[in-house]
Amino acid sequence: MLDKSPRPAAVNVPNDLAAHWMPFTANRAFKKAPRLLAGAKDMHYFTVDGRKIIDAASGMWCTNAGHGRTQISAAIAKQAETLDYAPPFQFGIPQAFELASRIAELAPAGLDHVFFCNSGSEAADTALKIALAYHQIQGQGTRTRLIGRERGYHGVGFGGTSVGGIVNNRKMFGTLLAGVDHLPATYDRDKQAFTKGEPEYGAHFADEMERLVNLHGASTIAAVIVEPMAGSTGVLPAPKGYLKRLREITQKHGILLIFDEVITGFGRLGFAFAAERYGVLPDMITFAKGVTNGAAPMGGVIVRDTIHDAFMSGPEHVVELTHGYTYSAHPLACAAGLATLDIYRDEKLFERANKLEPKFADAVMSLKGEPNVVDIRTVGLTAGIDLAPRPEQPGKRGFDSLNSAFHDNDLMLRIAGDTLALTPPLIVSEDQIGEIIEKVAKVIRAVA
Ligand code: PXG
Repeated sequence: MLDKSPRPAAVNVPNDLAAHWMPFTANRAFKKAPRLLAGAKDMHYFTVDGRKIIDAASGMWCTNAGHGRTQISAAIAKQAETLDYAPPFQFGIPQAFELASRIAELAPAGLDHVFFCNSGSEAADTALKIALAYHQIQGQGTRTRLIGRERGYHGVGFGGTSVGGIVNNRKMFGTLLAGVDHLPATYDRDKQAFTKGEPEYGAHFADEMERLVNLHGASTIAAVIVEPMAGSTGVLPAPKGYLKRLREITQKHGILLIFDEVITGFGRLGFAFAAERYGVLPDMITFAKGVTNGAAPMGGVIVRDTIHDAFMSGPEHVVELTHGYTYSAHPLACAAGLATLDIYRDEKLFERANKLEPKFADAVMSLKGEPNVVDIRTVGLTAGIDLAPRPEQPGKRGFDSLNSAFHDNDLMLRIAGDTLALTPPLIVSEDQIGEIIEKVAKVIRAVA
């Protein structure tokens, strides 16, 4: 029976931590020792009890221009006053067209059309659906297989989960999409440990694509989706030459190549998109996070002209792609996106990240030799630090690090199992990099 009896009113807000079932969170542990945030400015968060926490995670790989950017919040406020919501199906707002043009301008030539959604997960699913639909309208409807990669992360939709390669994210959710296969991960610690930037070893992992073609037949494969740098799984930069080779193989077999740049887009690797860093032209790029500096939910897919144009046939009154979201190109997100891109341009933040990369890499590598550090990887303004797991307790040392950082060292970092991920806003100063590394060293010693 449903209990409808009156309940005591909540007091001391935020008090009733039970009601919020938190995403990707150890809920019981959190609610015993909450990490509650109340404000943010530039490189820092402020906790509800007034502590100032340095943000070595850009929130969650989002706030590339740092927190509390008034240009962005003012644009959002103005947009909310002027036009709060507009239907994105059959209607449009000028800001959506402008933002699409600005994003296409940042993307490699040939990637000129942008489809908007609200998150990285939706972006991945959208790109996979566009790939399937494209082959169908090209008369190649047998191309239905989707290929991902072990240790890949493409969000939590059924498509993204299916092509994703993180076992804990997959194993609870049944059989997922049929007809999916995976490339192997590109990481081999024995051959790559403590590498700055792209490892020399590992381009040959792309040849596994030929094996999958030989196994399934090219005529059954629609697309391959990979992150140019696997982020969620602990910062795995692509080995030198890997992405080029993957492009060659996919091109040869008429298979679409999708770069998931939800993390690598908007400056994280020192370029607008990683595709530029690697000189490789994919067929689609997914983005999210940094497009609005995290200030409003937005994601999207940048699509090759040839793919977009293939849809533009048939009677003109008919919807060309039966896909989209109520909040695609939401006015507040478009306003946030335009203001964000202005900041990236005016402050030259992508170039800044590029220039800082060697200093950041040196600073992080200085943690080699700290207790339990078994590998460090760096690329762009990002690093993964692998700690040896505690015996019989995988993930516990990582989790203890998150807590030690937040509660005892006024530091926010990301964890992936026992890997610590550092990915500070691109406005980080050299002094702040030093401060972050000092704090990380304290954390690593505290969890030894
Ligand atoms: N693709 C990639 C490459 C991502 O990194 C998504 C898709 C999904 O985006 P949404 O917006 O649906 O969450 C992501 C998200 C971490 C961490 O700690 C990384 C992500 C999300 C949460 C935590 O590394 N990436």
